Amino acid sequence: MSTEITHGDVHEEHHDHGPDKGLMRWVTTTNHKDIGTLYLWLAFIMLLVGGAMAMVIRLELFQPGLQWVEPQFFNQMTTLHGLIMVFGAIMPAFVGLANWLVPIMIGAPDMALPRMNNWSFWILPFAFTMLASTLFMEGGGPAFGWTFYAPLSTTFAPDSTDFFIFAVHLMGISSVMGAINVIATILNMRAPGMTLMKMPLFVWTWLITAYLLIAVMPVLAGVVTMMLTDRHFGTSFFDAAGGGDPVLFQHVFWFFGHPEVYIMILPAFGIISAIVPTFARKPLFGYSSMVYASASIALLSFMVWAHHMYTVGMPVAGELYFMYATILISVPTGVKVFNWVATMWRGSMTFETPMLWALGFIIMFTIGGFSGLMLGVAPVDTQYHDTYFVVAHFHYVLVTGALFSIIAAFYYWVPKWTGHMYDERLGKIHFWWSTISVNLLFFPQHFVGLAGMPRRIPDYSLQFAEFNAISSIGGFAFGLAQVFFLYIVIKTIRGGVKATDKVWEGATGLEFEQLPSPPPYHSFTVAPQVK
Ligand code: CU1
Repeated sequence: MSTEITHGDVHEEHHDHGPDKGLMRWVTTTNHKDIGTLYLWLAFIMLLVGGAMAMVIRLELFQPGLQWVEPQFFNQMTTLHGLIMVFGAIMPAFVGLANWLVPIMIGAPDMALPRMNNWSFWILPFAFTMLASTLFMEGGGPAFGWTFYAPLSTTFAPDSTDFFIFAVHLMGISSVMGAINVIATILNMRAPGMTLMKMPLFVWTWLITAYLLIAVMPVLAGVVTMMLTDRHFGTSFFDAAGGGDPVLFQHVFWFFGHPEVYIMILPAFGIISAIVPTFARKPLFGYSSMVYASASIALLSFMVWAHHMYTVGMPVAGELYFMYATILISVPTGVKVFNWVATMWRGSMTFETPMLWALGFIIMFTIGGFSGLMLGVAPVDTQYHDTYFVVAHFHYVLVTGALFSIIAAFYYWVPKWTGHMYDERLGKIHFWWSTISVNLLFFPQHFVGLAGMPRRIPDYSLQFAEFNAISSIGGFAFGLAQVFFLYIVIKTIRGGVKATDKVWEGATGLEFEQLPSPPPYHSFTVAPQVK
């Protein structure tokens, strides 16, 4: 027995107590939909801020030679671009989607810990303001890359690094509280009949992601605290002169960092597993194998961290272990891609905007997966290490992977959030504009990387000029496409065609009865709301 979610204006729908209106309503809200909206807006603003920094990087790299910015400022841009996109854009966007969708998908009235939910969000604007303010401090902001390797981030770092450390602590606290909330909600607040193996995959992938967050955010907190005590309290964890080892930093950082990349992709797998069945009009192929594949990926993600460190001088046995463990991850990942393709096989497919973004995800995330496989091979990574090939790889995974899934989720669920349909024509323009430009942006970076162009350097050899010019043109076009997206978002919120109860049946222009397959189980059909 199931019912449809009622949708409509969130302002009328929420049941908060108290007289709060206007701004105070958003500051004091404990409503999961309000908090989801806050997270999504923060993520979008951070996407534009981090994107502006990427534009500075692409502007400087448009031509060889130093043209626009000082090398030190260039390094601050690469550092803050990475930190803001990872911690400010992708992660908060997924938390926002969890807030909006998890309670609805499992039939819960709200998140389990609504006041903590409010606090989880409101820490973040302060954390990012502090992080961005380091740019204006004496000595400049952090310029040591988003991975902030010691001793560059300890012995040789500016004073503003202490504010960077504090900001990272705040983000970590926010993430851990958000993860506790997701786990408490999913394990305690499912409607009767919503067993674990009936949960939509977005709920499953977020449950697993939440455990990853709780496991690794304290490791991140640990590594920045070790930096702090090295900087101010006389320890020498990362200082060889005091008996420490800078390579220890890399081990601790990547023990956090590798699971972190799965934190940024598992919820995406959940989104794609919701969208593909809807537009293929078939149930998801291999539901339980999807659950087990997600859990395997999460487990393996703790055992592969040193594939980021093949060039530090590990024993060959260590390199071999990390290489084979890394390659093993492509098995459960392959299961997922296989299942999405099998879901579409002989489906009655249509290609509305959310499906276009989901298909873009499957194809281009797989490109990022293959280049990741190449990087996982120890003897050849020695050649690719710290080149633009790595930059190309993780941007395919994080932009055409994580970001594309978030945009797909927006187009898929925004009718339920606002009661309005987005403009289908504009959505399709947004997709093709983004897809063409993002490939102009990142595909040539494979070539310059293989030819030896190093990352994080504001200048380069003349031989890389053409591919860098193409990459920059793609970058400016992709940046502009996301400003266009902002216009689509605002237009959708402010009006547009009223969404029907069964959005994606109406939008296809087909009567559902004419379709060859039963409606997808894991889409909008949810357990009854607890009143
Ligand atoms: Cu990794």
